[in-house]
Amino acid sequence: MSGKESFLNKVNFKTGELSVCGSHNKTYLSDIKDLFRDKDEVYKRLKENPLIYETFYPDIKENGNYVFYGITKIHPGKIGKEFFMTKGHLHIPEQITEAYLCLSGKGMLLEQKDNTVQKTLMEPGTINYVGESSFHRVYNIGNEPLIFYISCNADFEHDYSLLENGGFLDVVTVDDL
Ligand code: PAN
Ligand code: ZN
Repeated sequence: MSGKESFLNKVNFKTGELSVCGSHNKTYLSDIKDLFRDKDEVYKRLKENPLIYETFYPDIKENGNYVFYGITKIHPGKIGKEFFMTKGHLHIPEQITEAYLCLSGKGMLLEQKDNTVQKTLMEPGTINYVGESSFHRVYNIGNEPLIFYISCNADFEHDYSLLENGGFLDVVTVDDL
């Protein structure tokens, strides 16, 4: 499968799994340990090394005429006061926008553009449109897995440079609820 031919897929709303899946990636605390603000808590939790989030993508090749999609599942949990989250990135080219449809759970989309931060709720049925030049990260603020469908143009890359340059200006913690 490359995206050239039509195909049917099915997402399991409870597990996030796709019936036709080309890549399933798991991100553990050890993979993103530097991103959480409470360093003492990170150190304590590394022994257990919880699974933070998973992604499920079909094989659709990079092609500017194609649509790309996938599923992200963020497990429930916190490191200190900060909720489990994705890394957060910008799209290259920056004009590539993206839509998130929340399937289950409760989340918060954190966006940063021009040094301004915005937080938007995600719950089953919400569709978040991530506009141009927006760094975006998602937090699971609930007690169940947060599962959402993502879709965007199939020819883009992820830019994580913000994370090496001070990170997001704000985070999502229990104090946001
Ligand atoms: C999503 C994200 C997914 C993981 O598919 O890739 O939520 O995010 P990070 O790569 O920032 O950890 C998406 O936004 N794609 O563009
Ligand atoms: Zn994205």
